[in-house]
Formats: sequence, C-alpha cells, structure tokens
Amino acid sequence: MITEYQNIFTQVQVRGPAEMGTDDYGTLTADRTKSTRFSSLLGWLGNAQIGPVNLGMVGVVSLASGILWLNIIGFNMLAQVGWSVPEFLRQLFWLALEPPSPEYGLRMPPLDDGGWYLIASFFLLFSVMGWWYRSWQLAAEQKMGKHVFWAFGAAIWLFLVLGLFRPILIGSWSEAVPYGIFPHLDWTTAFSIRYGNLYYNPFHCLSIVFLYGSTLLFAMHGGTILSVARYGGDREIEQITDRGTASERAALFWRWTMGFNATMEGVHRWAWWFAVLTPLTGGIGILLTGTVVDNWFIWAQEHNFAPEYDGSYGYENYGSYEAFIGKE
Ligand code: 07D
Repeated sequence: MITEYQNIFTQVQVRGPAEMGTDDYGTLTADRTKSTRFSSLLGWLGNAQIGPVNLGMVGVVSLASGILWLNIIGFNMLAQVGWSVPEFLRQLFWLALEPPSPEYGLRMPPLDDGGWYLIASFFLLFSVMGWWYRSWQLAAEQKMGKHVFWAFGAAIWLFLVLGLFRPILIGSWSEAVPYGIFPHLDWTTAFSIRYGNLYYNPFHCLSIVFLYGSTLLFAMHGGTILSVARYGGDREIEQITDRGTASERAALFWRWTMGFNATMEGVHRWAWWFAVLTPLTGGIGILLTGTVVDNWFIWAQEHNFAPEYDGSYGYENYGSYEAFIGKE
C-alpha cells in the first residue's frame, strides 16, 4: 500500500453508519431531528455527518423568535423602498430599522418611529437568551462543563450593554444600535466621535488587547498542534493525560522560542479567558460611556495619557499657522 500524505484536501473520509449520539435522557426521538446526511465537502472542513440536530422546545422557540426578528427588519426595509424587491436588494446594505427618536425616552413610540424596532428587539432578546439556555441544557445532557455557556454569556453581556442596560441607564431607547449593515457601522463611528474618540477609552483598549491576543493565541496553538500532528499531537485530550512525544516537542519548541510554554490543558484556558475577556472588558467600556464619562479624550488628558494641546495643533515651532504654511 502506498502511504499518501494526508491533509485537509486529500484526507480519506472514512464513512460508517451515522452516529446518533448518547440518549441518557431519552430525548433521542423527542427532541432531535430524525434524518442524517453526509457531505464530502463538509468532510474537508470538519465532520462529514450532518445532523441530527437536538433542537428541543427551547431551540424551536429561539429559532422562531430569531426568524421573526429578521422578518420584522426585512419587511420594514421593504416598506421603506415602496415594497420594491429590486430596490430592496439594491439598497440592502444601506437600509436600516432605526431605534426610536430621543423624545420618546423609554416609552413605547408609534410603530413607524421605533415601535417596530422595539418589537423586533424583544424577539431578538428572547431568541438570544433561548439559544444561551440551550448551550447550558445540551451541555448538561452530555454531563459536560458549562464553559461554552459562560463564554457565550460574556458575548451576551456586551450585547445587553449595547441594546438594553446602557439605553435604560441613559433613559432612552434611541441610544440602542440600529439594525442594518452600514447603519450599524455608522452608529459605531458616531458613538466613538460623540464621546470624544473611543480609542481613549481604556476598556476599548483592553478589549482590543484581548481580541488581538485571541487571534495570536489561536494562531500559535493551531500552528503548534498542526506541526506535531504527525506525532499524534492532534489527539490533544490523550496528550493531556498521557503526554507523548508530540506534547514534548510542542512544549520544547515554545520553551526554546520564548523561555515559557503553556501546558496541553492550560493553553485552552488561556484561549478561553482571552476570548471571554474581549466582550467582558468591552461591555464595561460601553457602560461607562455617556454615563460616567462624557468625553474619553478629555478624560485621557486629565489622566495624563493624551497630550494637552495648546491650541496651535503642532505649529508652535513656527509661531503661527500662517508662518507654518509660509504666508507670513
Ligand atoms: C458585538 C456582542 C455579542 C453579540 C451577540 C450576538 C445576533 C443574531 C443574527 C442569526 C463582538 C447577538 C446575536 C445579532 C445573529 C442572525 C441572522 C461581540 C458583540 C451575543 N475597534 N468599538 C469594540 C476595534 C474603533 C466601537 C470591540 C479595533 C473606532 C464601539 C473590539 C479598532 C470606533 C464599540 C473593538 C477599533 C470604534 C467598539 C468589540 C481599530 C469607530 C463597541 C469586541 C483597529 C469605528 C465594542 C468597548 C467584540 C466594545 C467595540 C476593536 C476602532 C467604536 C475589541 C480593532 C475608534 C462603539 N471595538 N472602534 O467581541 O466593546 O465584539 O467597545 O481601529 O461597542 Mg472598536
């Protein structure tokens, strides 16, 4: 037999009968979809088996709620372009379902001035919280730890700060983020400018540290494991309890490189914490904005990490702007 080099594109896809999973709670037929399929294309990226999905009651309600949210947005956008599908498609990236105007505070506005926005948001909230609950429920069913649940919770913290906690603290739903591709990006920029440049918000800084840190850690860990896969390093769990030559090489590589190495188990804790701290610190930063701090640039000047301008904008060596541009 010829030994072939295996990578994600050449790997042999061993295909047996569909794996239906454990059924300790007897939910196999009640909560799970029945059929399974196989896809070679998916097999290149992960497991070739599709399904069964364990949706259950909460999953169905969450999905339905999310679809309602999306449809309310879609139909509002369609109404904005006079129910013209071509215009809807043409302008899709610019269309928005905006939150209520500021004068309504936390009251219910008319449907066409933010009312639909609030209704849609309610369904989104319901959908996200349902999906969150599922991540607990399904982990419990498999007697797993709740790490994914808590990590998702960290993202939900930022989501709630942006759309619920901060608007309530400020006293107006108009503070919430609009639904729309470019409009939500415009909101982000406007938010930064309105509060004196978010770069000077130390929690935005921290959040970026963890975001970039996460990508670096992911690349380091992914790279390390792939590089020792030929020694069985991709069987990470076994390598935690029964450290083999793959772990030894991986550890040695980093100890040679930077004098320190994570452990086979610990590197996943590093990754989990970096990922979780991204929205956790971010949410703190957003919650403080407009509530405790009104202008991050001035705040930074007061705390000595932004420069104090004397009004000459860097032309002080020339005496005046006119001298700088040579007109004096
Ligand atoms: C958004 C929340 C959780 C989401 C959940 C999902 C659905 C349904 C849909 C099924 C990601 C909800 C579910 C919606 C799904 C269907 C159909 C998590 C989210 C639960 N920034 N910035 C961050 C950088 C600038 C600004 C974080 C970089 C400018 C604002 C992050 C730069 C301005 C906010 C970050 C940069 C600005 C942020 C987000 C560079 C103007 C936030 C972390 C290089 C553009 C947010 C403290 C995250 C935050 C945030 C990075 C620049 C504004 C670290 C790299 C100066 C207003 N920015 N930013 O994990 O937390 O998001 O700020 O310039 O609110 Mg920033």
